Amino acid sequence: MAPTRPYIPKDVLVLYVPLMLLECLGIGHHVEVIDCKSDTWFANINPLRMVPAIEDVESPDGTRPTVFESSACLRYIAEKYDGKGDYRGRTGWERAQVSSWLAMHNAGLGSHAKWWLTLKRNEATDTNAALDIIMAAVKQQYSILDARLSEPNQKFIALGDRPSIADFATLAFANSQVAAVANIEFEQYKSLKDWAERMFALEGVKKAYERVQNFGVVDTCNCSKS
Ligand SMILES: N[C@@H](CCC(=O)N[C@@H](CS)C(=O)NCC(=O)O)C(=O)O
Repeated sequence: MAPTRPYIPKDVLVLYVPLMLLECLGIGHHVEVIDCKSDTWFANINPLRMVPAIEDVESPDGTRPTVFESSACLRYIAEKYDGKGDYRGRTGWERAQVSSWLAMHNAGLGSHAKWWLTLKRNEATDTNAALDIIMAAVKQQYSILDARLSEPNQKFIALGDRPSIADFATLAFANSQVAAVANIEFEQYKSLKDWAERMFALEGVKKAYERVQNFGVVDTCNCSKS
């Protein structure tokens, strides 16, 4: 049982797993084995307390990058340590291929296989039992996002002071309309709700949502017609 963080060396890349890429690149690292249930301190590295995650060496400014989710770990290691682009793509075309297939893994096999295992492990033998388990996971995600957005100076999800592509991706499934369809009271996630309102108030987001209403009818944007 380790509710507090054990000693972990500061001068070496700490790994809470993507070994294959590190081995292929020959990058020195330290492996820390995590007990996802009892190592509560690990929530500071990955709010879902799952492996893999990595912690890089301290930067000269004193910050220590942490990364969670396997694809984010792979991308981080590749961007920092694969200078020639052998594994992340050497050209724009190659990087687009790698990015697309990695995203497809996240949204597809990585997610579907994980859900199949979760439902099987929890013996969800009918649709309602399965829906309840998935609903609990959506609520857990909303809670994690809400806690993140309740931190001081954290107005947006990934970067504190401005929206990033992580915010654009998340907004599609974290807003009051989607929550209402799932019968989730979005109001109980106050910081998340405030964030969604901040996002919808952005000019670019407003324009995009307006345009989407007209897709298939008439595209009212003339920005590409100059
Ligand atoms: N989407 C995550 C999935 C990670 C995942 O499922 N990790 C498993 C081990 S392979 C885990 O930490 N399970 C512990 C738990 O569910 O408590 C990723 O790609 O990193």
